[in-house]
Amino acid sequence: MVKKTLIAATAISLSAMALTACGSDSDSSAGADGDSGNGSITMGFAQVGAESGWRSANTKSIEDSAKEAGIDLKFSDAQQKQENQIKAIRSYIQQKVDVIAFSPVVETGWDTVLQEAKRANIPVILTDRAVDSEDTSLYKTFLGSDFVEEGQKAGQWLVDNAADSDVDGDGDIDVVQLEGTTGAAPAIDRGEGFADAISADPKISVIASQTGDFTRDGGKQVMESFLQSEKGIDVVFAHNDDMGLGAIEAIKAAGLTPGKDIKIITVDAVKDGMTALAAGEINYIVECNPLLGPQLMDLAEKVVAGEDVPERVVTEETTFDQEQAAEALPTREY
Ligand code: GZL
Ligand code: ZN
Repeated sequence: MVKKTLIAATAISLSAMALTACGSDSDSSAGADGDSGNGSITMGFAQVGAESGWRSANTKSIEDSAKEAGIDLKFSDAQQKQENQIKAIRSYIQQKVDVIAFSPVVETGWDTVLQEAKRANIPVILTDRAVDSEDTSLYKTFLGSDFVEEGQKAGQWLVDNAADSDVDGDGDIDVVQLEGTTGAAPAIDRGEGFADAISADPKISVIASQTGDFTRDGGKQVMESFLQSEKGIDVVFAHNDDMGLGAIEAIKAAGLTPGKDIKIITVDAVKDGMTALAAGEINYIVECNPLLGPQLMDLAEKVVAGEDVPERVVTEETTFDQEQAAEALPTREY
């Protein structure tokens, strides 16, 4: 008997260690079995990681809103690895949480674990990024931005400002693109929307495109290689501010002036990006609102109560040029 108990105890502690080893997770609720004990809702949230300023603002919004709503939050950071997110979702299923929410790091590979959640009768809410599952019964709703529209807004600005964007005066507007994480919905869709918008002007073309994985360092390294390999770069389109800020470092290191010698367009509008925009180092930013927490908690309460929720909730967001950034910065929440 003793031997069996010992083995069982070891197995439990090993699986617990495995969970924490695969990503970092925090647990603000009391009950081990997913029940907070005080009748409030327990939510398991599997976050992508902490790769960018946007992600940090998104995490803060989720944590603050859970507290505000009295929802017990179990939170995990997958360090941008899909297998860690899947492990976290499985652990939330085992803990019998009331609702699972997550931002899928990439679009594919979720059907199996979402079917496990469905079999366990735990509703799932997608936030920020989408999945490519055909079976939309696997999640209750998707709360997040329209990334194709964000790419189109970025491309439209370039079409509207083409005359001032042919910096080297060769008659063409040559763009290098810093893509987000390969396979991620915002990377796929922003690229699509941008290509669609710039197709209106044959003088504009993307001469090189590579992923910088949504990180500052990734953007810097890819921009350094573009500055070596490409001649006559007029514009950088970065799928997020952090990669754009990395590109600024590379452009400066090459003795060029960002925002002037090379125009820069980014997406997110987080504080560091808006500061660079107001300083003239970035030319245009399309906002992607990370403050999804309040809407997520509201949707979670409705879903747990069995109420109907819209299949898709699109977040409100705008765009900023250099003057608008200078005006908005003092009161910007993120
Ligand atoms: C977009 C979000 C993206 C941000 C990046 O909703 O998924 O991931 O644009 C972040 O900054 O890394
Ligand atoms: Zn040119």
